[in-house]
Amino acid sequence: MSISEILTHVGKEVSLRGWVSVRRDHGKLIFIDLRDRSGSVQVVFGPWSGEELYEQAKKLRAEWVVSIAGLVKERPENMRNENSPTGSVEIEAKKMEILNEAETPVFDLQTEGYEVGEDVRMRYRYLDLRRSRLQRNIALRHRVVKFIRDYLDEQGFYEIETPILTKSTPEGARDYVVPSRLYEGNFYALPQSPQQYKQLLMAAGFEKYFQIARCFRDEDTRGDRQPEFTQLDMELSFVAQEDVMRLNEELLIALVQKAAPEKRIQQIPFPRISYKEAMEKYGTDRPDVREDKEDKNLLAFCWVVDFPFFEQADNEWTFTHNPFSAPKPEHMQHLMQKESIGDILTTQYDIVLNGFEIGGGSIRNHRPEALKKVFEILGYEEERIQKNFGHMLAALASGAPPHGGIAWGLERFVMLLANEPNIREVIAFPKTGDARDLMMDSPSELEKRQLDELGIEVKKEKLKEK
Ligand code: AMO
Repeated sequence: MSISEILTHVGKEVSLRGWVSVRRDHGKLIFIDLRDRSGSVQVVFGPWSGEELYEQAKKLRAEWVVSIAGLVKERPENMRNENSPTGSVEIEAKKMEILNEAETPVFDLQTEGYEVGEDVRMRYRYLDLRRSRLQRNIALRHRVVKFIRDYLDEQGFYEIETPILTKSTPEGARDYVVPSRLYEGNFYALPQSPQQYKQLLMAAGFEKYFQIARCFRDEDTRGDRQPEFTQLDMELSFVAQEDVMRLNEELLIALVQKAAPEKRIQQIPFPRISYKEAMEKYGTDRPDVREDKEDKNLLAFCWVVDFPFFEQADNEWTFTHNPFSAPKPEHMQHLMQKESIGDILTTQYDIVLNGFEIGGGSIRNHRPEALKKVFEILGYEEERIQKNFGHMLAALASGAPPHGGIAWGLERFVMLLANEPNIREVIAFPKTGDARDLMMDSPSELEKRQLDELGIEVKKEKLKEK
């Protein structure tokens, strides 16, 4: 039985398993707070427990794992703890088995944990995760993902996995690369997003795809950025910008109502702001449009649209968002003629929540000649286009349907629902601010044998620097 269920068992014997949070000795009585995933309850050892059990209880320390059988008793009116959901009852212990002892925890688990240094929290993450705050966050994340899966299934989507060992893609960040043993000197890249695969799934005729997709980007870590993160990624065939935006808006509203009913959405339908207006009025393309920034339960969504497709840097054109996007239909002509390049607007739509970009997507160029024009404007030579994107052009030329999609940064969304300041609070095993896993001690050097097998030699200077 779990602790959350005991209130319906007053007057009955129950058997509980969990961790000792704290022990308090009061002469003839010993109290412990017993904790499991569902909550915490006070257990009392006293005359009814017998000598042997009482002596055993004296030995208990924080984080020991025990199995306890006892009687659920209503507490006297003046002894109730209003701050605990189980504060109206306690367990009179009759039997106990110590399932495991524990070394003294390196930090207090009864607090929220913000006061503990990042290094030590991450090194002992399995302990850190025992805090009720983190247990709640991980449970919330589970409910969010479960809701999304059920909702999209109802709408006829297939959940399809795409490869993790893949090829460098132009999302804009650096790739994480994986050396190939069979093809010495060649490398896979980990996906920055499933962008190309999901478009290929549209070419393959699946029409409605989604994935809770792991993405990898070798960029500097920030509060809302991790080297490894999760997207709700989706793509649909035969849709226009409006269809994708409407579906996502409906999903977000239903999800908030279900997973975080205490939250209030400021404005429905979500306001739409053009990139130009956002920059002029707020000085950023992810405006925080909350009317009350003190309100913890206020969610102010907005869409940002009408981004320029290209921008100029050092006399060369680069894309602002996604090279696979289509221009707005009225600007297709400009793209095909490669004229007024700076004025071409894309079908890109970003979804912003309380000043965080929680997602973005677009309608894609489904005709190969249009995609090719994008690469030409970016200054890619024919050979480079074919080498890097030949497969995309061929797939589009095979009868690809019109399609478009979006990806949400799942952790950013859950972070905001949980009122957390950093996405690592909603990731079970995040990397530190300097991109390390201190618990596993990663990244780490390889043994010479492994390097030899991969045909890799680490530059001597690099090793000396260490
Ligand atoms: P984009 O690169 O905008 O689009 O990513 C989509 C969303 O993912 C989140 N995000 C991140 N979250 C945590 N850590 C990171 N390092 C990180 N980088 C991005 C953001 C962002 O809005 N393939 C396109 C989507 C599409 O067009 O369908 C893409 O990946 O919330």
